[in-house]
Amino acid sequence: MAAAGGHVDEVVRVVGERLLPSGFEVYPLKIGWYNAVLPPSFHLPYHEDTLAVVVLSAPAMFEKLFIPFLQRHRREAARDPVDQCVSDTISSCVSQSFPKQEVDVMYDYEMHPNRKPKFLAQTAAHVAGAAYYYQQCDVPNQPWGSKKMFGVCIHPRWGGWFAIRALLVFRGVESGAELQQAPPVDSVGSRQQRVELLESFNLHWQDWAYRDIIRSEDSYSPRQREYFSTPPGQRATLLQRWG
Ligand code: B12
Repeated sequence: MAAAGGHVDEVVRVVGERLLPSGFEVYPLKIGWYNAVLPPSFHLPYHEDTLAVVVLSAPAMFEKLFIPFLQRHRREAARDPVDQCVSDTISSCVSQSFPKQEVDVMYDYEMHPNRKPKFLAQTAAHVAGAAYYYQQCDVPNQPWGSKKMFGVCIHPRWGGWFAIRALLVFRGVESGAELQQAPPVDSVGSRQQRVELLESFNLHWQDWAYRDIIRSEDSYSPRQREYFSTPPGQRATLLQRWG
C-alpha cells in the first residue's frame, strides 16, 4: 500500500507521542537508505520506500521509564530488566496505537540463528540522521594498521550517553518524496578527535570516556551509572538493595 504523505507523518507523530515522554527519541527512515550502504547479506527484505523508525533511548529513559518499571515489577525476575522494559513499552505502543497495521519490531540485542544481528543499529541511526556513525574509514590515514577498530555513534546532544534500542518497520507503508534524508550532525570533526574516539571506544570503553568525546546536554545519573557498571549477573542484587 503506497501511503499518502499524511499517513507517514501521522505514523511518525503517533510513535513520537507514545515514546518521547518515556525518554526515547524516534527518527524515521526509508529502508532503501539503510540497504544502500550495506552489502546484500545485511539487507532488510522490504521495498526501498518502506517506512521504518529507529528508536534511541536518551539518558532520561532510566528515571522516566525504567525506575517506575522496576517498582511495578518488583518481584518478577526479568531476563534483562532494561531490555524487558524497553520491549514491553515498544510492543504496547505498537499494539495499542497501530492495531490494524503490520509492524515488524527488531531489538538491538536480537540475533538470527546464524548470530547476525537482526538490524545494524549504528547504520540505522546514521542513515536516519539520528547519530553520526564514526567508523575506521572516517579517519584519514588511519594509524591502526590491520587492526579492526569497531565504530561508534555520537549523538549531537547526548554524545555517547544513549543507546539504540529498536527498529520498527511499517510493512506496506511506503513513503515518497515527503521523507527526505538528512545527514547526521558531525560533531567529532577533526582527525585527532576521531582517533581519540575510536581508541577510547575500542581500547578502554569500560571507563566510558568515549561517551564524553563532546560536551553533552545530559548524561547518565549516578544511579544509572551504578546500574550499568555493575556486571549483569550482579544487577539483581543491586535492584534488591534499591528496594
Ligand atoms: Co556492542 N554495541 N558494545 N558489541 N553491539 C552495539 C554496537 C550498540 C549499537 C548497542 C546499542 O546501542 N544498543 C552500542 C554502540 C552504541 C554507539 O555506537 N553509540 C554497543 C556498545 C555500547 C558496546 C560496548 C561499549 C558495551 C556496552 O556498553 N554495551 C562494547 C564496546 C566494546 C568494543 O566494541 N570495543 C560492545 C561490545 C560488543 C561486542 C560484544 C564486542 C560485539 C562486537 C562489536 C562489534 O561488532 N561492533 C558487539 C555487538 C555484536 C553489538 C551489536 C549487537 C551488533 C554489532 C555488529 O555485529 N555489527 C550492536 C547492536 C546492533 O547493531 N544490533 C551493539 C556487525 C558489523 C559487521 O557492522 O562494523 O557496522 P559494522 O559494519 C557495517 C557498516 O560498516 C556498514 O556495512 C558494514 C557491514 O557490511 N557500512 C556503512 C559500510 N559502509 C557504510 C557507510 C555508511 C555511511 C554507514 C552508515 C554504514
